Amino acid sequence: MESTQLSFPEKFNAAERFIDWNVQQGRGDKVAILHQDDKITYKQLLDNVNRFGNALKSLGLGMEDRVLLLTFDCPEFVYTFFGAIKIGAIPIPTNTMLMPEDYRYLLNDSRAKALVVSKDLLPGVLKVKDELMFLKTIIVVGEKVDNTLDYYELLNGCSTECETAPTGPDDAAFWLYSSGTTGFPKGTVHLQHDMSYSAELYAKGVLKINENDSTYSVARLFFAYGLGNGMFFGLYVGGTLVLDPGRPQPDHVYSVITKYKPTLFFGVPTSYNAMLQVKDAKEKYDLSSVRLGISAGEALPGAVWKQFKEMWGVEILDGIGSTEILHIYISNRIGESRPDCSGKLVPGYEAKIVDPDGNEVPTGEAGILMMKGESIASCYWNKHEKTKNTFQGQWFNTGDQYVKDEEGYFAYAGRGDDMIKAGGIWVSPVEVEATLMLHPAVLECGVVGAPDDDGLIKPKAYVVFKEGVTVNEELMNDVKLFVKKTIAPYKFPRWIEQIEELPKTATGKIQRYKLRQIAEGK
Ligand code: 3UK
Repeated sequence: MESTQLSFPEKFNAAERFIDWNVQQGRGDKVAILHQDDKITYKQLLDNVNRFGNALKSLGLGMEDRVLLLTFDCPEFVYTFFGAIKIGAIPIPTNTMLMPEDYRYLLNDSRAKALVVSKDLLPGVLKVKDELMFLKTIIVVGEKVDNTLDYYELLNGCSTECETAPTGPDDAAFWLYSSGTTGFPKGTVHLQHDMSYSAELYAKGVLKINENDSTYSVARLFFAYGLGNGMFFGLYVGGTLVLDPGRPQPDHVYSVITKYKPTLFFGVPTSYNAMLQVKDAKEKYDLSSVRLGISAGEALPGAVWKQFKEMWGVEILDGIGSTEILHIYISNRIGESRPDCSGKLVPGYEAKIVDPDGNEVPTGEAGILMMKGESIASCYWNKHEKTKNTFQGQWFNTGDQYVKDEEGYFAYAGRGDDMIKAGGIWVSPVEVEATLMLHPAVLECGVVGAPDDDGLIKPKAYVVFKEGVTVNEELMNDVKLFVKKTIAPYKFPRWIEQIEELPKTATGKIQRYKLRQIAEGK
């Protein structure tokens, strides 16, 4: 089967398709976004997108200029994202849980000229402000701060009419940064047509999304998963987006669903599991609006799938997606979910499972999953070698091991590299190890993913301590805390185990697969 081709006019701009189109379809007065007590209509959304596009122009930005977006989930995220795209500029949604050093890297690597930042996240950026080589303007959402621009003051001076840049379907539209085992995150360059493909093939094709749906995603908008779930899927069909800036703790997630009544609920395995642990949830909360739950980011344990269905009568569809492919390309189908399985190919994509030489393996055998499809990013920005290794002509190397059965179901069989997916978010073992090495008691260490009691993977460190160090619980806690304070807190090792010697290759490289076997009790 060939990859599905949608037809696009020679001039195509994603902001026109996802924003203007809704007003043209007569949805001007319909609620596009529910956010706290605000209801934003499609007409208001269009006006603000246009205002923001004009605001960027007034600051001297234009086609291909990058705009880093560092906000919590809020309407301004949507205005900024599509306002930038409308004038041909490139928005870069960014993880809000990182450290100042990470923001220095992202701002310098992307050469973003403007930054839109939630007021609570501004101090982290200001810490590295003197080291930013290209950033010219900081626009703050939520507060007026010296030497920066206030988001709404800027918007209020701008017209609600904005000319669309002469982009085509193959122009870059937005970037998303993705972490790898070694080195810094890579800017994944997505094109104007990519969101249409993901929305058409997966959201319409598999989820049957339509204008009566409202979406709510635990995964934040800055992840590719959240960007589709929480924003562009709903806009593609004229539905309603529930945007919530709060931390997605299970009780909070339940109350958002109870209050805003979304029909499609998107979580990650860790969040579904946490929701199951809430006491008296059935008495306190109402999930009757939810017609479907969706899970991705890491494999969904069958037990979580079963318990959620028993408790709420809601089916969770597990599917695998990636930042590079933009969204889900293998998924279960409504009413036909198979637990402990990623499901079948999403029509419009093609898959092959190969051995290390690139030859297809027989059905039933594990190999590396390669994907073909039209939503795949064009390259990694400024990373030629990594681009060549990953984007291989028509085929994209997912880095995942999969087994396909006779019926076409794909079962996840682990990563082909040492990357850890915890709570649906990448953690590089190399970064955690390098941080542990900065602790005065640590001589050597290796970090791998290990399953917790619920079968969910979390980082675990095996540490060789220096001679003379007293190894006790206090030290272990101190080491954990040290990591938590030094790098983004979600990366800290949940367990630390002392080990006499690390398994190594002849050339002295840590054999993490051996540590994984120890962690899995093999
Ligand atoms: C892993 C899964 C088993 C797998 C994502 C949906 O997770 C997303 O993107 P990332 O770039 O990570 C991609 C990697 O995560 N993975 C994702 N889903 C599953 N493993 N079962 C799953 N269901 O290693 C994959 O290569 O952070 C998910 C939509 C958009 C996304 N970007």
